[in-house]
Amino acid sequence: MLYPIQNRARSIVSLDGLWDFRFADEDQWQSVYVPASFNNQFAEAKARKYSGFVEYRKQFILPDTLEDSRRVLRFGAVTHNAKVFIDGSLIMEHRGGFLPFECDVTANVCCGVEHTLSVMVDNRIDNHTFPVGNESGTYFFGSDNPGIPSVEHGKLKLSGTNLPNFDFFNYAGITRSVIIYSTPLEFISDITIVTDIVGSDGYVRYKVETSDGSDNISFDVLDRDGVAVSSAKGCSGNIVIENAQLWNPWPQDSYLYRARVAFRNDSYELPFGIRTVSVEGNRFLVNGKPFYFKGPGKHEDSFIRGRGVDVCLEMKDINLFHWLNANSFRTSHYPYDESMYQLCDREGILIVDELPAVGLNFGGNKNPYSLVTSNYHGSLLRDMIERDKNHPCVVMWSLGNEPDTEHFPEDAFDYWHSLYLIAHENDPQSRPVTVVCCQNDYTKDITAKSMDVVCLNRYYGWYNLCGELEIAGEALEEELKFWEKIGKPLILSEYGADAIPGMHSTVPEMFSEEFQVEYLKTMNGILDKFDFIIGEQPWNFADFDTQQGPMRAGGNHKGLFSRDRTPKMAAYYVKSRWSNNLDYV
Ligand code: BDP
Repeated sequence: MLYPIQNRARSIVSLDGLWDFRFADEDQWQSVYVPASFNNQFAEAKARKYSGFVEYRKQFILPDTLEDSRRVLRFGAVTHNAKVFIDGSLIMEHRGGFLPFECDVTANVCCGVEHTLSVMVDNRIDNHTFPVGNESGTYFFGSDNPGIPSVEHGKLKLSGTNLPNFDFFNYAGITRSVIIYSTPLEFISDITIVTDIVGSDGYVRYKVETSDGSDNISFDVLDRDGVAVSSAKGCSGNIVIENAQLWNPWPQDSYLYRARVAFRNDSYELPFGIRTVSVEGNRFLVNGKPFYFKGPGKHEDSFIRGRGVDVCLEMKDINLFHWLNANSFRTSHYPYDESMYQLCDREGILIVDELPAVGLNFGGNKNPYSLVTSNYHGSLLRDMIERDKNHPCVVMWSLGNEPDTEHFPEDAFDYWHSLYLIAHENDPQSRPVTVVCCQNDYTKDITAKSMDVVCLNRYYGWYNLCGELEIAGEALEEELKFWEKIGKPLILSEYGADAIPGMHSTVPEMFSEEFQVEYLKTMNGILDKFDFIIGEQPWNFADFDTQQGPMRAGGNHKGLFSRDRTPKMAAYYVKSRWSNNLDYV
C-alpha cells in the first residue's frame, strides 16, 4: 500500500478539521475535531464511558482540477470499526482501529459539487476484537465484583461501559487523517524494495505494480542531494549502488536514498534505506553488526487528543529518545500512524512493529484461542506488513502482546506459529518475528521459544514480590538462566515501576521516584550478567491514560517522563546508563 503523496502527478485534499458529531442514541449534533479521539473533547462523562456507535459527518467539495483524475478516499485509522457513506450510500466498511483503509470514489464523488461524507464509528470491544474487551463485566486490573451478589447473579450489569482487557484507555473515533488523494487514471499501485549489502556495495531489488500490470516503468535511485546514482527500467529489477551509504541506527547516519518511479503520467517518490537485519545465534544483527535495543515502550497518548495523531508530539518524543540515548522502541500495543515511521526512518530509531492483539489472556479462566480466529489476526498482520514493509526503521514484527501461552500451551503454539509463518511469507524482507510474553510459568510456555527473538515482559518486584527488590532481582536472574539455555536472543520488552511524579522518599518505597530508579538499577544489574540479552525496554516512555480502577491513580505512572513529558529521576538514570554504548559500534 503506497502512502499518499503530493507531486506533479498526485495531489491530496485534506478533510481534517471540524466535523459534525453525535452519539447514536442522540439526535443532537455537536462539533468535533478530526483527527483525534473523541473521548476527551467533551466536558461530560458520557464521551469517556460511551460504548456503541457514534456518527461523524462532513460536507466537502473537490476542486474542478481533479475531474480527470482517479480519486481515492482514505482514512489513516478509525477506532475500532467503521461504516463509510457518501451522500447516504454505504461505500466501505472496515474492521480494526489502527490501520489505514481506502476506496476508489471516482464514480461517487464529482468535482465542484457538494457531497456529504458520514462515518458510523463503533468503539465497542469484546472477546472478538483487537484489542480484546472483557465480556464478563470486569476490566483489566478490575475485581470480579466480589461481595455484590446482584452483580454476581447478573441482576446488575456493567453494560454500556467499555471494559478493556488491557491497560490503556479505550480511545476511539477518527483518530488519523482523512484525505481524498488523486492519481492519474493509469497509476502506480505498489512498490516493494529489498536491500542487501555486499562489501561496500548496496543491492536494491525492486518490484513495481501498476493499475494495468504494464511494464512501462523507470526506476531511478537518487542520493540525499537529489542526484541520480543508478537507474533501471521495467517492473522489477536489481540495482547495484557502488560505495553505498548505509542506513544505520542512531547516533550513526541513517542515510536515506529516494526511489523515483515513473509510469506513463504517474510518478512516485519513496525514501528507502540500504540496511539488513537478521538473527544469528543469540545476536540481532543490523548491517551485520550486533545491535542492542535501548529504549522504552511507548503509547500514542496525550491529554486532549487521546490517541489522535500529533506529529509535533512525535517529534518531541523522538528528540527525547535522542536525549535519553535510546535507539529503538516497540509500537506497544498497535501499529502507530505512518508519520512516526517516516520520522524514525529519518532519525535512525528502530521499531518493533506490533499488532493490536492485546488482551488474549483471561488468566486461565477461558481459552482465548477458542474465541478469536487467527484468520482475522492474519489479515491484520498482512495489512500491517503491506503498510510498513519498506520502512528501514522497522526491524521486527510483534504478533501481539501478553497472550496466554501457559494454560493452553498447544493451542497457543498452533495459533501463534501459524501467524509466525504468515509474517515470514508476506514480508519481502523476512524480518525477525516475535510475540511478547506475559509473566507466567515459563516452564510451560512452548510458544515464546519458537519465535526468532524471545521477548519477555516481567514485573518482579512490582506485581509480585512487591517492593522486595533484592529477591525480585534473584527471581529474574533465575528465570534468565532458564532462557539462556534455549539459545535464542532475548529482549526484556517490559519491566517497570509506577512513580507518581514528584513523590519522593528517603526510603525508596513503591510509587516514589527513588523506588523507580532502584527498581530499574536492580533489573539492569541482572541483565548485565547475561550475554544473550539483546535489549532492554523499560515500561513506559511516559505516563499514560487508562481505564479508571483501584490500581490506577490518574493512569499508569510507569513513565520515565510524566504524561506532559517532564523527566522523572528515572529518566536521568536511564540517560546516563544508555550513554555507555552497550552495543553497535
Ligand atoms: C503489561 C502490559 C502493559 C501494561 C503493563 C503495566 O503489557 O500494557 O501497561 O503491564 O501493568 O502487562 O504497567
